[in-house]
Amino acid sequence: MKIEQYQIDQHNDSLLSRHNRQLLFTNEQLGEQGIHAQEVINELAAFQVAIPSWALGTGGTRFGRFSGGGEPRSLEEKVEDVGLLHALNRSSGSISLHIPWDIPEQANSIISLASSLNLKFDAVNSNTFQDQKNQEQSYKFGSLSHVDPKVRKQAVEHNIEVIKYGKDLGSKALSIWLSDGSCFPGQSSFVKSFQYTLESLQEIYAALPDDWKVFVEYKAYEPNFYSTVIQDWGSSLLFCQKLGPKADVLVDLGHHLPNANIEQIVATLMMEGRLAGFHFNDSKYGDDDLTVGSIRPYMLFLIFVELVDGMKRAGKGSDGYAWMIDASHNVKDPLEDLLQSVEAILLAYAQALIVDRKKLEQARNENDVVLAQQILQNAFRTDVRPLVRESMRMNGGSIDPIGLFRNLNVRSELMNERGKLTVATGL
Ligand SMILES: [Mn+2]
Repeated sequence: MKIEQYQIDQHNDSLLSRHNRQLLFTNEQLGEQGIHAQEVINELAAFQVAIPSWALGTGGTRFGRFSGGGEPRSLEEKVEDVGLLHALNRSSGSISLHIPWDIPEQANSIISLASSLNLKFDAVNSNTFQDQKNQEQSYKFGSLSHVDPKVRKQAVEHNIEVIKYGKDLGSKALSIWLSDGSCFPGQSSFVKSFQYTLESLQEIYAALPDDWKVFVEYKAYEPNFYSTVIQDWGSSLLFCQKLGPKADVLVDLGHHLPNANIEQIVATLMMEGRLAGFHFNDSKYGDDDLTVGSIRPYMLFLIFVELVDGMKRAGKGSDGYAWMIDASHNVKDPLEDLLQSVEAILLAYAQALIVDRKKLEQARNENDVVLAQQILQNAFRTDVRPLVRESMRMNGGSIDPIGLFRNLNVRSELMNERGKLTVATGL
């Protein structure tokens, strides 16, 4: 299924007068504060969030999975699904592949399909947290950190193979999330695990093309419940510093211990120039992988306040970082959920862009705690939805992506095309 431009335009026309009234009000409101709404809209229009190939099917938990029907059966259909999202919001212009769940057998035809939908290939993700069929060595007790050099070698070679797939597609980064660790005290040596991992990562680093990066993602716990080799941003940064300038830290919002101050982590990584980018999701308890902004939108906003600051300091645009959604949802239509997540990201970005930074700086210098809080919350409590809608409309997308998705009966069309019992690969 493909969404045609005239369908988007027709739907927008029906909503346009209401949208214009709301936009005018927001523009005036911001204008009174000396903010040019159009500049904010332009920044929003330039912001692109990658969609991972594993988020297009209904997610599950270890207790079960309830597939929704019409899920993509192949990599081609996954690319088509991201094409639908991008047609609607014009902010999801790339796809991030997971190897081996989505191996591009014929790179050229996948590339031409993607470019016909205005999509690019984002970072490629390796997987040494599961054993694959016919795999010689098992990752049960680790991969890059394993005590047996044969297992480490196999895991290193897998990562190098993933780089090769990425090269064929025009990706520019390898993303590594290492689940290695231990479940019980005494099971492994912290120091040896670190050193083996470093040696393995160094071999992978040496295989990176010149214009590539490697993203080192951390996670506090799960699947290991006593220790994780790359458990936090400090460990990740330490690996990156030892590896070299092509290695940067990837922050996944769900990978922290409860109540961690993620915005402070972001500020520190950006200060050091070592933030690779983000995996967005939201959570209530652990790595819940819920829709972005569904539980803690204020935290997301505070993170974006630091991101905007960091980008300004570095003189970089939003295209200088890798933004991706990393979520898996059990009860929603995955495409609608992704539309909600992208919208939540853009809303937080818009709110962060309208923070009065001069006043904030002054309030900080005068230790005016009340005013500092008020400045942030004024921005957070401004209704920026008209700005986000306008940024999508400006790029040719829909003012109301989920409304149009439902209007066009996209899911039932996909079920007609693909069948009701299809299950996408992934978790
Ligand atoms: Mn992640």
